Amino acid sequence: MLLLGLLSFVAHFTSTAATTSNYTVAAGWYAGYHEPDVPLSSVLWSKYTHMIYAFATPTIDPSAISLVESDQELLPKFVSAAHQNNVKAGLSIGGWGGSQFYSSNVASATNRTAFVKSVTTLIQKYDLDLIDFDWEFPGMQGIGCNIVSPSDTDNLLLMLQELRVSPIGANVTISAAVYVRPFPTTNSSTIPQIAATLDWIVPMVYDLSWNWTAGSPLEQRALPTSPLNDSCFAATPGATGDGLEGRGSAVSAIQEWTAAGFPPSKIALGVPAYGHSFNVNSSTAFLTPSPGTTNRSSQLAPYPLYNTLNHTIGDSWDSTGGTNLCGVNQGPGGTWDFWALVKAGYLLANGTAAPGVPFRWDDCSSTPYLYAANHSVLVTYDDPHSFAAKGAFIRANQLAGFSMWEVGGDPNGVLLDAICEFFRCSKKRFPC
Ligand SMILES: *[C@@H]1O[C@H](CO)[C@@H](O)[C@H](O)[C@H]1NC(C)=O
Ligand SMILES: *[C@@H]1O[C@H](CO)[C@@H](O)[C@H](O)[C@H]1NC(C)=O
Ligand SMILES: *[C@@H]1O[C@H](CO)[C@@H](O)[C@H](O)[C@H]1NC(C)=O
Ligand SMILES: *[C@@H]1O[C@H](CO)[C@@H](O)[C@H](O)[C@H]1NC(C)=O
Ligand SMILES: *[C@@H]1O[C@H](CO)[C@@H](O)[C@H](O)[C@H]1NC(C)=O
Ligand SMILES: *[C@@H]1O[C@H](CO)[C@@H](O)[C@H](O)[C@H]1NC(C)=O
Ligand SMILES: *[C@@H]1O[C@H](CO)[C@@H](O)[C@H](O)[C@H]1NC(C)=O
Ligand SMILES: *[C@@H]1O[C@H](CO)[C@@H](O)[C@H](O)[C@H]1NC(C)=O
Ligand SMILES: *[C@@H]1O[C@H](CO)[C@@H](O)[C@H](O)[C@H]1NC(C)=O
Ligand SMILES: *[C@@H]1O[C@H](CO)[C@@H](O)[C@H](O)[C@H]1NC(C)=O
Ligand SMILES: CC(=O)N[C@H]1CO[C@H](CO)[C@@H](O)[C@@H]1O
Repeated sequence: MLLLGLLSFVAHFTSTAATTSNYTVAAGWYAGYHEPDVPLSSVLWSKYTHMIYAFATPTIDPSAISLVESDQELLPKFVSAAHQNNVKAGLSIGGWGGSQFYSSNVASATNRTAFVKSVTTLIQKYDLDLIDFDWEFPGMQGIGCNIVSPSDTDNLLLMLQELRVSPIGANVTISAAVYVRPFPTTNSSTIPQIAATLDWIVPMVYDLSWNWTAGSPLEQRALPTSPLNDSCFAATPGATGDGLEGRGSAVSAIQEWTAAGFPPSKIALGVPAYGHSFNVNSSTAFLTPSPGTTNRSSQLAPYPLYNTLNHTIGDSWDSTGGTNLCGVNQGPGGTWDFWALVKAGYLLANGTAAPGVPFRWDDCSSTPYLYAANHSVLVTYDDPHSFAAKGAFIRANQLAGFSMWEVGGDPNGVLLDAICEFFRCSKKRFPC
């Protein structure tokens, strides 16, 4: 059903744009705050079409988008490094911790005009080719203390339209990082109109293992961070009734966003160079009580239970917890970047599980799990196989391409090469 629907959609588009069958977007977000570990000189520029600097932050004042928490010195260097490498340079505005004031910044005509002016000033000042709106989320709470209004989606449209009619806004690429579900709206014409203003959206198909009702119930299932598909969770033995269905996946995101009015050619898949970890004891982690057989693919249980209040500590880039910007005390994130899984010895450099590390490939989500037995931690992550599966999916559905969070997570391009495998033919359009 889904595939047929998408194919007919695609047929419609390819008839008007017969040559756009390869990636046009091989993008990544460069987290400015990781520059000490990821110097600009280490970035694999040639594998990208667009590189997006994260983050600039809307403040309470719509005329003052801030770069204070990012590195104002680094951004110009980032832009010139991108341009020297023939890569389009972008700036992302917002993010998980930077979406507090988006709503009020676009809530009135006066504020929208001030906000648009602030955006165009950044474009000119830093010679940007792309602006990425990463509002998490319009019409829906994110971190917990964002201003949220039922008019957010409508106001976002008005802001984008105003930006597009300005000579500067008309001249740049405009993208938006979005949730796996379409923007909430009661007017079915709003999202198609937003699509007309944007070059593409990036559904962030990651962090989907988080259950925001942590602690209630205490034990929940460890889920894939970035499932390609989730409609098969329902058929997982023992998982029925655990709320596994409907979390979201690449399949559901593309289905829902295209149904809402975004053509596949304006969707780039958001892919993670990291995974999430869960505290899972060994009696729960394994299907059989005695691990250590050679049948490694069958050792680990699917979606084992974990204690949602016992947070795991992630890698050295993970937040160690503390009081967040909403004043709420929270534990560590439990995030493991791809490089860190290699460094800790759980994965080999090519992304294969290290000898002796229990590993499971989950057919439903097309992603792997591994078990760090020495820490009683299960990690759901992405590897070259899951990236290749995502690349095949992007191609089959004729999406625009992908955008990876974050560039520094995959310093040697192991994941990138896997997702690019499917798009090698057109060097000009797609440089991987
Ligand atoms: C517009 O921005 C100002 C801050 O400059 C803010 O006080 C006001 O609430 C905003 N307007 C709306 C409708 O949110
Ligand atoms: C549009 O972009 C091009 C290339 O980045 C630049 O040369 C030109 O000055 C821009 N035009 C305006 C009106 O900003
Ligand atoms: C939906 O949006 C369109 C275009 O902005 C507008 O003309 C129409 O009146 C809206 N419909 C409703 C029910 O608000
Ligand atoms: C997703 O899972 C459903 C149910 O198992 C299946 O019918 C569908 O073909 C899958 N889609 C992809 C792209 O794997
Ligand atoms: C969180 O887990 C509970 C119980 O497993 C489930 O009922 C609920 O739907 C989950 N919430 C989300 C957002 O997945
Ligand atoms: C919490 O998880 C750690 C592993 O991450 C484990 O060693 C510890 O026993 C767990 N504590 C409780 C109370 O479950
Ligand atoms: C591994 O175990 C699974 C489940 O017990 C079984 O279906 C599969 O055939 C086994 N594979 C091998 C190579 O023994
Ligand atoms: C292992 O974890 C499961 C699920 O959280 C829990 O029910 C069980 O009591 C734990 N067993 C031990 C020995 O800690
Ligand atoms: C944990 O296990 C991994 C994989 O076997 C190993 O490479 C690593 O050295 C171990 N770490 C510690 C702290 O024991
Ligand atoms: C990954 O590297 C290991 C060790 O060099 C090698 O044995 C294995 O075949 C490689 N796997 C893949 C898929 O290339
Ligand atoms: C890998 C891939 O999809 N390559 C395609 C790129 O576009 C050309 C021209 O449309 C196709 O012939 C290739 O198959």
